[in-house]
Formats: sequence, structure tokens, C-alpha cells
Amino acid sequence: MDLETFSPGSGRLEPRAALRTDAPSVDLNGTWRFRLSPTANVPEDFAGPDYDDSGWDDLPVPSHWVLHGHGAPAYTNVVYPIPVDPPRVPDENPTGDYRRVFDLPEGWTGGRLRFEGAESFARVWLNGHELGFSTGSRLPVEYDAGPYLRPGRNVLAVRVHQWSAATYLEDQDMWWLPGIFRDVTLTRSAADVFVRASYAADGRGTLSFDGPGTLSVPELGVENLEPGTEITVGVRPWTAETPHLYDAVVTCPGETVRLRVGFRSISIEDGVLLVNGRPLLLKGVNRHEFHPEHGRAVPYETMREDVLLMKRHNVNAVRTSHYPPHPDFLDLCDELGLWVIDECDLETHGFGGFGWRGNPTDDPRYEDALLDRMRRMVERDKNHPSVIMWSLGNEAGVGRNLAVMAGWTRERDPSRPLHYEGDRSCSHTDVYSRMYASHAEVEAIGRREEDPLDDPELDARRRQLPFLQCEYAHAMGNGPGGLAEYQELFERYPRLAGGFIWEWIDHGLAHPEHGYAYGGDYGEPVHDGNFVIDGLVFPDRTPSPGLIDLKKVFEPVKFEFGDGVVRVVNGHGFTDLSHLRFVAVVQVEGETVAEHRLDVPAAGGECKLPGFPDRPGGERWLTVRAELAADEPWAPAGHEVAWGQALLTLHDPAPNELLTSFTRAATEPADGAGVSDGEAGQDGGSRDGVGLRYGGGAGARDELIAGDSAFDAATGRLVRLFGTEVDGPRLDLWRAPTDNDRADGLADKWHRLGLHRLTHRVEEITAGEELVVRTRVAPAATNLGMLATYRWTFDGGLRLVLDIEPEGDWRDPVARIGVTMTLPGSAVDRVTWFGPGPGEAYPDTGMSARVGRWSATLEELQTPYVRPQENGHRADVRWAELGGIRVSGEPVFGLTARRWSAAELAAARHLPDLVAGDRLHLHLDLAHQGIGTATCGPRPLPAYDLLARRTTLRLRFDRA
Ligand code: IPT
Repeated sequence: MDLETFSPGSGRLEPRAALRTDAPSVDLNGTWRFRLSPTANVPEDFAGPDYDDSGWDDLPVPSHWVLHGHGAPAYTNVVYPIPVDPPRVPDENPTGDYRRVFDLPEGWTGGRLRFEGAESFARVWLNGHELGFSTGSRLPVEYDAGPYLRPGRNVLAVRVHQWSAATYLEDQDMWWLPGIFRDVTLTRSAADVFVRASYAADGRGTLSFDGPGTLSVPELGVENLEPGTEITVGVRPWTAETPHLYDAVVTCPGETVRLRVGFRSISIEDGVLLVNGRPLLLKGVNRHEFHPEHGRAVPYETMREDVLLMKRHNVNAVRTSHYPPHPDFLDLCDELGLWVIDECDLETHGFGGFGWRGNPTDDPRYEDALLDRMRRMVERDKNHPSVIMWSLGNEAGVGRNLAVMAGWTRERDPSRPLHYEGDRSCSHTDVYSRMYASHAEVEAIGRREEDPLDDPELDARRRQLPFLQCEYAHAMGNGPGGLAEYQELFERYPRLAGGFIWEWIDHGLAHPEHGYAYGGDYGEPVHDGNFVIDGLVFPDRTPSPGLIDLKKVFEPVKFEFGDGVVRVVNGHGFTDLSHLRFVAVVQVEGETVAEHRLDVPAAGGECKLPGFPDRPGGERWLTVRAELAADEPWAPAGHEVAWGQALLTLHDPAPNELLTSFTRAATEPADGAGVSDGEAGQDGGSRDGVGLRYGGGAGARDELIAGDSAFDAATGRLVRLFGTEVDGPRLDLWRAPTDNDRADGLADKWHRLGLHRLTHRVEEITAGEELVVRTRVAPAATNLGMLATYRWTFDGGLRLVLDIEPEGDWRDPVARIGVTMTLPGSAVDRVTWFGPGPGEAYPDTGMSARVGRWSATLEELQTPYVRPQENGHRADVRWAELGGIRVSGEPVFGLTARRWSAAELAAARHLPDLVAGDRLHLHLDLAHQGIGTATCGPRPLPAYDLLARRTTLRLRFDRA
């Protein structure tokens, strides 16, 4: 067989719509017989009906064979895993032979064999007759089975080759996962229907259709509409916010087809993207099909979970990166309401490395294949109201074949704009699309002040197009940072139609040893590591902090607080606020003291707040929440859609008690034989040095004691805090680099400078009413340093004022400025704090954190990024209690608590590498470096760079 043919297939029937029909069908999913061969050169005798496959294995269909013990998955982003030599492919070409025996129902005649997706080159035989072959892995294909079906027993045989000429068209950034991974059916359905339903802003819809038979929509009183006739009816429009669908029936010869029709119109006016005449703001995500056990063979319930999760996090749009999804996914988008950019199964990114020489996109020999892919997508998905744009593909360079794809599509379906990002000239598209453009560039485009194209005509045309970011805010590891600033721009400039976060899910494959595997974990010779772990949800679909933040940033309701009033702003595009109820909650130090319903007008507007009770002590906060008033198909009543917070009153803390002086004592080393807290408390309690006590004996240590806390007299480090043995807070400037820190080049700079191996030198210790420990903190081999002066006082609690002063020419941002101390691991298992929570927050993330009283176990404080890295920092903490100690900020501090050190965190490659030690590592920070999204896109905005500067950290330690 010629795997190196440019032809997209043979023996196939014309592509048609995915339809629900009452035509009989036989579900051919299930257990098939399977054999894997290392090359394509295997006898074809297996296709015969009487072939003995008893020596083969069982394999489920749909599935990928590499996830069932045959061969292994491989991950590459841009580069091809085979030599770039189109259309040729290596002799080593994993080839899966499949056999399935089925019984034909009695009286059955005719029919089509339909494959929804096979990766990548599939030949099909029925009862020994070859029906044809097809490529285009994520697109359906049908063969006429009629002539070869037999009454009773039938044998279907399929041979799937991993590599073919078509491989060059499928270079998407994802795992290479061969196999029949979507459904297989034998169907007697043959109908193709194209319903066109548009909406005019005045409540009128127009309806027509192409296809056999007649169309009825009982709810609209439409009966037996003939093909090609257009009628106007009064309808409720379809939008992602109001996904009204009308059941339609097309009575065709031999079958009755059911469709759900949604009326909506997409247009572009003066560079603004409109739906039903109103501006559309896409709050989108890029969705790959992925399941940690099943790869791209995603179970229906999982697809549904994706849509529900998106809706519940205020996501309103999906780009089906970078291929058409399983058809059921689009049904769910119609039903539950998501705007969709449906993207063709095309990417040739690996040619970019050679200046795009030889790119199939510009190779006439590949024209048929590219057009074939576009046709099969458009024909399959043309009836979905959720699909509002067709995308020609992703990262496929530029070339003549794009014009062919676009030309055909415009003719076939003029109702939807075309999208393609890879051609900056926008020659074939109706929208200007970019990926990972910086905030500044997005703003320039919003103002229509972008840099011009060389060709003035094309430039003038592009300047009239709406703009969207088909990918932005790369959600790899900790992050993305900068979401709020992008959203602010999208909402400010009408030309900006929003965008799609990269990407929905971490593609971590379940792995017995690593937990979740990424590139390289299967021994791939060429791979791109954890670049495939860049999602808003973890592989098991637990929302990551990035998604929780995104929910806040995408909120369709905003609150503006004034004196005794709150202004509620409706940010929906197509609905008012009548589906929401509003609750106001007042909390003092995180304890609820009042709760009220607010009467908010359906259109939004100003709303008077009732008087709220107060009580002394701490902070009094008002939180207003918008929740669903009734169950929606995507979330139950009470689901929170948006919230806002305002500080009502701030009570000054009680003044300090009288100070206790520090006194010198000698004690045994800290192995439990030292001073007990009772003794230390008594001894240290005097102001005149009476308690000075030298324990003597070998290994005794001089201590400076105040109350029940003690410092090592030689190092000035805190060794005992209210009886708990600790290893004192010391200046720390480093964190386990995030993926974004690495991509930004900062992680390397920190490493070269030695921020992870600071040395501490005590210059002077003076003790009296105040214990002052002057130190110089610096890494080896540099003349840079930090003068760190710890000033301790004791007034029943221990107060630290840490002055930090950089010495030398510090140029690059540091990772953090704060202190790190350790406690016995057994002392702590839960942390309670007052401040923003419950999730992690860094300078340019954590928009979802709200002020309150929170409590979490140490385990819950860790964010399980698949590739371990800095995580779990709680920002602006007022106070935290752990292990009998209360730490307070003056006014706030950043809190991170772990059972491993930053060095151990940095060394881990997978989550199981992190093993709890016997110490608790407590980081109390003044500031952190921003996160940004440098793994793909801009580094942190300048405001979020943490430059070394003279600064002061103030903390208190009390008994909890
Ligand atoms: C962009 C790709 O379109 C996407 O598939 C993914 O690889 C993403 O990058 C990074 O995760 S292309 C990039 C060169 C901007």
C-alpha cells in the first residue's frame, strides 16, 4: 500500500452532516481483536473472514493502542517525531491490525460503515473486500458497505498505520496516539441536511434547509417546509448565554432525522464582531481532547464534565484546538451554551524550523488533502448553532492551499467568518487573530494603531477586522499571570473580541511510577518535556488556581462600592440579571455578623446597602455575591457567578504590652534536653538579668532568652519559640523556579548568582530590651549582598522587625524577599489564617482570593502542579495559626508551609518525588516575584518584578 500517497483517501462516500436519525445502526464499538507490528510491511491475509486471530490480543475500540500496552506514547510540540522528508515515512511504522466479527440483524440491507476517527492512515476491509482507505485522523469517513454485507456473520478488518504522508499535516502539540479512537458504526442513514437558521434583532428568525424530504419545527408551527424555501418566524435567539434550541424533524426517504435548531447571526461591522447585532466578547479556552487514561478517546461523561466546568467558571467559548472534536462535544456546546471556533485538523508546525521550506500548506500536491479536511469538518458540523467560526487550522504557515480551503468554505457556508492565525496578512480570514501578543500590542490593536503590513491594501483591510487572541495566557505550571490586565483591555476596546486561554487541560498521562507522565517519561528520543502540561485543569480535571482566577476575571457581573451603596454592572452580552440573586455578607475578622438579600434591578444599577452591625477588633468586610436564583442546566441554584468585596472598617490593633529584656543563658543542645519552656519563661521573665543561667556541660549552647523564647547567642537565630524547637527565621531570596521563571531566564540567573545557596554571616549581636542581630547575607563568588538586621522584642509575644538593605549592583529581580524557618513536622497539620484565600496568590495571580478566615491541612496548602515548582503561597495574610503559634503581619505577610524545602521542591520532577520530611518549612514573605506567562508569551509586567531594594518586614509571633 502506498502510504506516501498525497491522496487523502479512496473508496469514501461524500462527507455529510453528523445527524441523529432513526435509521437502524449497529454499534461496532467494543472489544476487537488486535495485533501490533513494527513495520507496515505485514501480509494482508488477516483481512480475510476466516483468518485465525486466536493468537492476537483484545483491544477496546475506541482507544489508542499505545495506552493498552502496545508500544508507547510520545510527545513532541513543534518538531516531527519522524525525519522531515515529505511524503516519505520511516520503515519503522507501527501498524495495528484490527478485526471485529459482528452479526447483521435479520432483514438488514445496505448501509454505510462510519469511522468517526482513526489515527492516522486506516485501510478497511469488509468480509475480505477492501473498501478503501482514509487519512485525516480526527474527521469522519464513510464507506458503502452494502455490496459486501452478508446475512449473519460479518468480519470487519482495519489496518492502521501510524505514519503516512498525512502525518505531515498532523503536527499538533500533543501526544502521538495512534489507533481507532472514535466510534465505529454500521448505519443505514444516508441523509445529509444543512439547516440555515438566522436571527434578526427584532425577534424574527429566518429558516431554510437543504436536503432530502421536508422539515418541521412543531414548536414554531413550521410544517413540511420544502428544501430551498426560506420562511420567517418569531423565535427566541440562540446565544451561549441563552441556548434556546428548537426540535426539528426532517422526514427523508428511509429515515427521519432530528436536529436541534438555534437561531443566531454572526456579522462584522466596523471591525466589531457581532452576534445577533450585539458585540461578542469571547471568554474562551483552547480545548484539546484529553483524558489521563484514554488519551483522545474521551468518554461522553468527560466531555460533558468539560462543558459544565467551563460554564461554571464563566468560560463562554471554546476553540477546538487543533482539530474538530468528537461530534458529541458540539451537541453539548449547543445545548449548554458555548461559542465555538471549530478548527480543521491541520498543523505543519515542524516546517517552521526550516523557514517553512517544503510546507504542505503551499504544496499543490497536498491541495486535495487540505481541502478534503476542510470539507469533512464543515459538512460534519454545519448544523451547530454553537459553531460561529471555521478555523483553517493551526500553525500551518502560509500558502496556496489555504486559499483553496477558504474559497470553498466561503461558498459552502457564507454564514460563518473564517479564522486562521498563521497568516498575519489575514488574506483568507475575516478576523485578525494572534497568539501570545503582549498587553501593549493588544492595546495598540485595540486602538487600531498596530504596526502596518507592507502591503497597504492588505493593511487597510486588516485594520477593519475584529481582533481576537486565539491563544494567550499560557497556563503552564504556576500561572498564568497577567489575566486581569488582558481582560481589562478586551473590555475597553470594541475591536477586541476577547480570546482563548492556552489551554484547557494538562495532558498528563496516568503513570504507575510518576503519577502523571509528560514528554520523555516513555523514553522518547525526541520530546518536549512538560510543555504538554499547560492546562487550567489538572489531568484529573481538578481546577488549578489558574482556572479559579479565570472565573473571577471572566465574571459577567461587576460590583463597584460607594458610600452606603453598591453599583451592580451587568457584563452579560445577551441577558439581564434576572436569573441571579444577590447576597450581602458582613464579616468581622472572618466571622459572619450579618447576611442580607439585596434587591438589584434586572438591568443592574445602584443599590442601597442596609446598615450593618460592627464590633470591635480587626477588619470588617462586606462581600456581595451573585448566585444563580434557580437551577440551570449547567449548575444548581446557589452557584456563585460573581462576587465583590469592600473593607468597611479597620480597627487598630491593641497596643503592645511592656517589653521584656533578653538575657543570656547556657543550655543543652536542642534534643529535648534543653530548657523547658516553663523554666525559660521564669528565667527570662525578669528585666534585670536575674534569670541569667548557665547550664554548663559539654555541648552546652549559649542562649539569649526572653520569656519562653530563646535565640542561639552565637548565630542570633531563634531556636525555641514558646517551647517549640525551631530553626529561626533567616532571610530567603529564592523559590523553586516555576516553569515561567525558567522560560523567562530568571531561574538561570538566580542559579548563577546563587540565590539558592545564600551564606549568612553575623556581624553583631546586641541584647538588652531589644535583641539586634546584624547579618550580611550573600552567595559565594559574588560581591552582592544583603544587610539583614533582625530586631527582636518580647512583650509576651515576639516581635521581629527585619531591615533589609541591598549592597552592590543587584540588577535582576529576585524570587522572593522574606524569611524561612523550620519547625518540627509533627507540630503542625493544619493552618488557619485570616486574609485572602482560600487559594494561592502571587503578585499577578490570585484574583480569586477573597479576604476571610480560612483553614487548610498542610496537604491542602500544596498545589499539585504535575511538574513540581513554587506553589501554595497565600498572600497578604493578616495572621495565621499553626502548631500552637500565631504569626501576624504588621500589617501583612505571605505564607507558605510545606513538608519539604524549596531545594527539594526544585529538585522534584514528578509529584511522587516529593516526600514529607520531619521538618515543617515555613516561609514568611514580604514579597514575591510575579508569575507572568513567559513559557509562551510575555514575562511579568514591569510592576510585578521584585527588584532588590531597601525594605522592612514586620512580624509578630504569639501563642495561638
Ligand atoms: C502555540 C501552538 O499553537 C499550541 O498548539 C501550543 O503549542 C502553544 O503554542 C504552546 O503550548 S504555537 C507557539 C509557537 C506560539
